[in-house]
Amino acid sequence: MPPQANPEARFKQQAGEHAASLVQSGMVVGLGTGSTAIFATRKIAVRLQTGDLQGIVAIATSRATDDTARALGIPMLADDIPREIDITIDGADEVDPAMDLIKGGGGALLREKIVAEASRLEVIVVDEGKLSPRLGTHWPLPVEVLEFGWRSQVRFLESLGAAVTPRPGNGGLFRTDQGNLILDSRFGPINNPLELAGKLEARAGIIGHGLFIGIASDLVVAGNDGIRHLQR
Ligand code: ABF
Repeated sequence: MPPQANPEARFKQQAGEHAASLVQSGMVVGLGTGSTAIFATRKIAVRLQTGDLQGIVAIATSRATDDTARALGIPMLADDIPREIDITIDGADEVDPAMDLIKGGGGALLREKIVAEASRLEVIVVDEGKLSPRLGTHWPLPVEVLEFGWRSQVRFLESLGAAVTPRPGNGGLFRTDQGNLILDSRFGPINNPLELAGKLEARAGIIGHGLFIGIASDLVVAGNDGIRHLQR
């Protein structure tokens, strides 16, 4: 893939391709979703084509990623994941100094978290623009909810202090791969992400949320100072 023209895309490419170099032959690989993770997927496909990488099998974190990976000739597992994944490479919307994340801007947060928690290594790839002093500073928190009772979840999230926007989709509301809705919840800087995650997980009808706390094992950040690979 030729170097990308604009700086942000170039940083995304550098981060994604650096992470792809961590994949070893014979591994079970989780493929992330978004415009940064796609560079890792493409690089893995090239490594397979050149024989630099052999004998891997992959799982996608979204139907869109599965379609792309199959088109690139990457051997994909059927629509389920094994007991353990060796390495997953995925993006993020916001990263704080503790390497905790907000994910889900692409709508795949539930499968991303399932795949991430099944992975020995969860390698997050970002351009430096995703770094933030505190989660919620720049990004709303995506919350995946069952359609049944979704308006009551809006009220619940507002009671926690969020400004809530049901994510729009083609001709109505956005649907996740699971057919659920996403409520983008703007909390502003979140003082205690773990406490907020607990409140969300305790609520019936909330299927998932974009707080990834203690899940990333590695962070690859590309920016003006080059590529940094940090480990938890
Ligand atoms: C995905 O990557 C999502 O969780 C997140 O929203 C997205 C980041 O987007 P991008 O890499 O396109 O900036 O994993």
